[in-house]
Amino acid sequence: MTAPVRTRGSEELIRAEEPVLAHNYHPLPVVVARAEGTWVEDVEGRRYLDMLAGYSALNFGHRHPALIEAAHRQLDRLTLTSRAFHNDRLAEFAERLAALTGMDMVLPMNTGAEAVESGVKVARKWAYDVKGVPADRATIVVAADNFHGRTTTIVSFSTDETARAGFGPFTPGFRIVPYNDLAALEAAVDETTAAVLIEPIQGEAGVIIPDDGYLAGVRELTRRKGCLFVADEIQSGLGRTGSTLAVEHESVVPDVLLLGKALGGGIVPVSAVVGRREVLGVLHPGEHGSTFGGNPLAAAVGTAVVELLETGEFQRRAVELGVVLRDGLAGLVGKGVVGFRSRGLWAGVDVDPALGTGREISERLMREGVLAKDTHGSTIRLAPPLTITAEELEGALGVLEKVLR
Ligand code: IF1
Repeated sequence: MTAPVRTRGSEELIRAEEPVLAHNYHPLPVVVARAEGTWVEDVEGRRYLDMLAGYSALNFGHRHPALIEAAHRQLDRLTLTSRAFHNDRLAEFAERLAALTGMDMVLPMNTGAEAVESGVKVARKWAYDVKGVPADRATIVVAADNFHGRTTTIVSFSTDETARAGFGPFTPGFRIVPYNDLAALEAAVDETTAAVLIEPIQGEAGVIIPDDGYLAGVRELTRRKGCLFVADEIQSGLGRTGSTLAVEHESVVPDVLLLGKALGGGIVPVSAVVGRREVLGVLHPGEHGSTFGGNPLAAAVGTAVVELLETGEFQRRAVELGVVLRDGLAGLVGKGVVGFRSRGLWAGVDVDPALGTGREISERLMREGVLAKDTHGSTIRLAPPLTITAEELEGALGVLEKVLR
């Protein structure tokens, strides 16, 4: 006797979560049940334009046909072996991802935080094995207001008290300097430094774009001082800013790239540390690993994602529609928007606090059929799927103008 299917509505589902689901989020009161492209639909059938795209994990829209097809095909063949054995999908994924990013080697992982943690470990091991830093003395320099994930080591170098409080003791070996400040970076990097780890554009901080020349300055400084430049492109990468990687905006090639989010096509968690052979070559059998890292389903979806990016179509869309986004936001300055930062299809919009908090604005947008998320204070982050049409984007900007009136 199978229990009768209970089609609980949105409100009932939200109430049902309360006693049983950890309260580590405060979601908007919308319960998504299905989605396609740039649109999601709640349990009652109401449709919303998704201007968050899973924090930039859905760059190709919800359920992109090519990605779903690759997943279905692999689901019917093989999903997991662990890396105790080879599988027939991983070589092509590593080859295609290395070629797309202009790097030599790939370390496949699952979540962004795992890629960051793996990047920290590889940079430290490179410092000991290649640079000759004395054991356990390696330092890594990071930027204030960074966001690199939620593990205890990663929050050890966060400057966000909400992300740190109550999770100590913390991992030593990190130095924090102001973002977009080459002089401060120069002072912090010394002979113990394994790497400088930064986001080319700071996402959670509110889409903070550094001055032109900053990334090139980091590249020159790290090369001159003999440490690694590790770029966290987990949110900024894979087409979001109008190029495959955000660092391309200054024609900069880091030593190591951290990728995640959209690399899994919004279907499975896929992340990777991608870098020069001299760096990733420090890893030997048994020194690092992961049950799911490089699994055949992830590799099949990741390869399909790389194929989409090889066309250049999504990068072009982010450039072209990024102009629509920028011009649309410029038209709202003085009409409730006090300032904004944007590159490609990614924007941090500072709303006049007198009009409400970011949360309140997000709730008004939701009631008008647009899903977006606040970051800090009264800043709204806009990061739609790169598949969005100009009409959809202009519609979303119209709704933003309406809720700010
Ligand atoms: C949350 C936002 C936060 C990231 C960068 C690594 C990671 C992230 C640049 C870790 C993850 C996510 C985490 C999620 C909300 C979202 C986020 F910036 F994207 F909005 F929190 F800051 N590097 N960002 O942005 O990747 O382990 O999550 O796969 O934790 O609330 P992850």
